[in-house]
Amino acid sequence: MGRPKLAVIGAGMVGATTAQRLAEKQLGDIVLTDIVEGMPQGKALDLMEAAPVEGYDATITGTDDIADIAGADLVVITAGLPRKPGMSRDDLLQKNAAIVGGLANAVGKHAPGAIVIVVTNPLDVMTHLVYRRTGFDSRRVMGMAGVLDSARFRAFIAMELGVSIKDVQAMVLGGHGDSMVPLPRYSTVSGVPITEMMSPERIAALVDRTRKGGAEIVALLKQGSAYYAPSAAVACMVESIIRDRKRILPAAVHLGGQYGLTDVFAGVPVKLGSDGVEEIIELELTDEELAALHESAEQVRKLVEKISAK
Ligand code: TXD
Repeated sequence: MGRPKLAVIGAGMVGATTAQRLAEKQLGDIVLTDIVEGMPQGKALDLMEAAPVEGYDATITGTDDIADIAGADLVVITAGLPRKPGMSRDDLLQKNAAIVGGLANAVGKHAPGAIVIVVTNPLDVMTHLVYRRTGFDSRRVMGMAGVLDSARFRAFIAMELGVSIKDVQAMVLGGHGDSMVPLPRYSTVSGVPITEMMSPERIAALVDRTRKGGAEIVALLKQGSAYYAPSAAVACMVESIIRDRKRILPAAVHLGGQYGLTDVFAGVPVKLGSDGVEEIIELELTDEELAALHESAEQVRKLVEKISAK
């Protein structure tokens, strides 16, 4: 029995950092691929040379040939273009849809048994595209956003209250972006809901900061976007799947009637294990929260129609 084969497509900031985290957690052998010649090979070699110091047993291979993902057990898709000045969200949507759509075909061909985690933005739309193009069972296709958004909310709660991050749990549902739905009622410090520990105004401020969490980092970095927390979130999902941990984590998954939503991807809590999305957890939501989740899903649906029209 060999080690699991993990493919990371796109060796940019999120992809390369994800490869590093997967290697350090010794979750399997890693194939890192990109279209830029030499770059994935260089980063993979660099990671191999870190192994003796860090002490991880993992083989990391860099390649420009997508066929090298052959037989992967798990694929992470981070490939895409960043938004450039003057480029509309629509332009970016169509460009990334072309890239991710092509990669989904390749995954279906070369790694037909894989579980796929999509990272490229716009997240929920790209995940739906991968689901359609690969034709994979919905349990094997998911998008990473909720773990990151919840982590940001958790960090802000811990910073605000001056408590250990270990005791802070949080739940953020919905789409990745302005329409995300943080759930303060389900966010706790050692089991105590934050609604009992903070004023509604402070909670609203932290919710707002969470919604704009990605933009806050972009504004500080001046170029590029976040990658430490995003790659940590991906590695957390991969670990739950590869080690069959069955953790309950929020992820963008295909809904089939849950929360009153059908054939759309939205961020909800799921159980992640060796079969992928093993269960979708239906939380009791207030009318307001449910409306926000539906609004978020509607926005995703519209964008999916836009790329389907092309
Ligand atoms: O929460 C989330 N889901 C996210 C999403 C959090 C952080 C970043 N998020 C999105 O991930 C971001 O908006 C981008 O769409 C992706 C990747 O972000 P990253 O910061 O890693 O972008 P980079 O550094 O530009 O890397 C993208 C790489 C780059 O090296 C390209 O050459 C490569 O993708 N690329 C390709 N690789 C393989 N195959 C093809 N076709 C291809 N096209 C571009």
